Amino acid sequence: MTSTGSDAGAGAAPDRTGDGDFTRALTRDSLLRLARREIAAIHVPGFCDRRIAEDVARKAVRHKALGNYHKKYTSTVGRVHMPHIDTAWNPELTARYHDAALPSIHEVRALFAPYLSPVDHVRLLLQECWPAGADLLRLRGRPCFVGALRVFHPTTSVFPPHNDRIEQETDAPEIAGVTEQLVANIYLQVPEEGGDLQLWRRDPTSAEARTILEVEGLDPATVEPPAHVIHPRAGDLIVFSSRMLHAVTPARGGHRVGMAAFIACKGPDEPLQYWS
Ligand SMILES: O=C(O)CCC(=O)C(=O)O
Ligand SMILES: [Fe+2]
Repeated sequence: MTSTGSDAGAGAAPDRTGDGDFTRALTRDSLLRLARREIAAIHVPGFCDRRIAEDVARKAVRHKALGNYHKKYTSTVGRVHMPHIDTAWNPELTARYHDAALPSIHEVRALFAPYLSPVDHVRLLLQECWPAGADLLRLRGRPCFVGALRVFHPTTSVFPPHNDRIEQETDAPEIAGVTEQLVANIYLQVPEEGGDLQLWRRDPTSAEARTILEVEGLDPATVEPPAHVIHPRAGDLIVFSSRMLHAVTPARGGHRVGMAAFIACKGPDEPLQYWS
């Protein structure tokens, strides 16, 4: 088992740190349960072939489109192609993001050719499993990118406790009615030590939310211990609520490379929408 839990505090529900907090397959039932917050995560070990994953991770680390996130703390993390958060409410950056979206999707797909890219595999499963299907997110009618590769450099890269909400990045009409935001991460390369994913089972308080907006993350010393700490392995898929607090600890001894797709949920009767 790759997941370990630790109790987040007194008064926790009886089995919230047990294996009952995870499911091991991306199915209709597990997605519905995750969207209702009945489980902490869907963790599918070996979702994609490890050798193919590590091969693409090596390409990502020396990719010509590898740049850093633009914000204060997350700028320690590299990413291949522009993610939506870097549009920063700026019309020119927003236009650049949408112009690059489809070519970037095709380029990421080509990195995996002749194999299916794991993010495309996730897209297909979401389309097949969710009651109302799933689509690429469009904002003001323009397609979004999906499939950002994130490169955490050894020792220096960290995601402090934070959450991710699309409403904080855009007021496009398409995001009206979002009730939950998930994130699917596919791990392509993870060093033996560090690079753990920490999950809390709660949204930030309003004071924490303000700090996250200001400085991109919380000082871990100000937050209780996480409910779950997962050391992912290359090839694993983990889906969890990005609206709840989560963090990534520094990787030791090598790069940590993942692929991420956010997923907006408006209830079972509306299609899921995904983007990076
Ligand atoms: O790389 C990870 O394990 C999760 C990173 C993260 O903050 C996210 O996907 O929103
Ligand atoms: Fe995040």
